[in-house]
Amino acid sequence: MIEFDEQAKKLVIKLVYYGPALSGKTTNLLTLHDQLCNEGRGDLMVLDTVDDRTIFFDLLPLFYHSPSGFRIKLKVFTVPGQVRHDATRKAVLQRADGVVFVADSQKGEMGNNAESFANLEKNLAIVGLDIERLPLVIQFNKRDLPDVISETEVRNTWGKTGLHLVMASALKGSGIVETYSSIVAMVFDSLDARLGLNERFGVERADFLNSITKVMA
Ligand SMILES: Nc1nc2c(ncn2[C@@H]2O[C@H](COP(=O)(O)OP(=O)(O)OP(=O)(O)O)[C@@H](O)[C@H]2O)c(=O)[nH]1
Ligand SMILES: [Mg+2]
Repeated sequence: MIEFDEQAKKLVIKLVYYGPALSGKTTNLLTLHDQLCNEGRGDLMVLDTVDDRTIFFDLLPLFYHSPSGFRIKLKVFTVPGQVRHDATRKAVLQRADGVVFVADSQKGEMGNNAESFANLEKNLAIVGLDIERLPLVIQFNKRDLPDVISETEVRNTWGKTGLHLVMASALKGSGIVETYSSIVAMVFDSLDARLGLNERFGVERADFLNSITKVMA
C-alpha cells in the first residue's frame, strides 16, 4: 500500500535500510546526507540512540517536484539492527517500497549477515510484502577494512540470488550514492509500471533520478 494521492498529484515513497547491528546503516544515511545536493534534501533525523546504536530509526526525507506539477517525497529509513529490536524493525518495514540490505564485509560477520537476511525475509512476509517483487539491493559495506571477505566470494555466495550487489564504505564515502541510486531507480520503475507516473502524470524518469540523486558539486 503506497501513499499515493492521485487528486493532489502526490506520492510518498518509502525506502528502508535493513541489516545486522553495526553494519553501517546509520552511517549510510549520514554519508548520503553529506554527499547529496542540499536542494530537495531535508534534514536528517537520527533518533533515540544508546551508545550510537539505533533503538528506533533514522530518517532522511527528500523531495522532488516535476515540471508537470507532480510531487514525490522520498523517505529513507534505517532500522535498528540489534536482534532485540525486532518489533521496531517490523514496524519500520511496513509499506516499504524498496529495501537496501546493508551487510558487514568483515570475515567474522557472515553469520550475522545471514541471520539478519533471514529475519528480513520473515518480517517481509509478516508485513505482507513479497520479497520476489520488492525492489532490493544488497550492499557489502566496510570494504575499507583489512579483514573482509573478497569481492569474488561475495559474488559467488550472494550473486546467485540475482540481486543487485554494491561494494561500499560508508565511512570513506564510496558506493553510498551508487547504492541509493540503484534502489531509487528500481523503485521508480516498479511504481511507474503500477501507477503510470510518466504516462499519466508526466514524470520523466531521467529528470526524477537526476534530481533526487544529485550530488554536491
Ligand atoms: N571501517 C568502517 N567502519 C564503518 C563503516 N560504516 C560504519 N562503520 C562503523 O561501524 C559502527 C556502526 O555504524 P552504524 O552506522 O551506527 O551501524 P548501524 O547499522 O546503524 O547499527 P545499529 O543502529 O545498531 O543497527 C560505527 O562505529 C561506524 O563508524 C565503514 O564503511 N567502514
Ligand atoms: Mg543505526
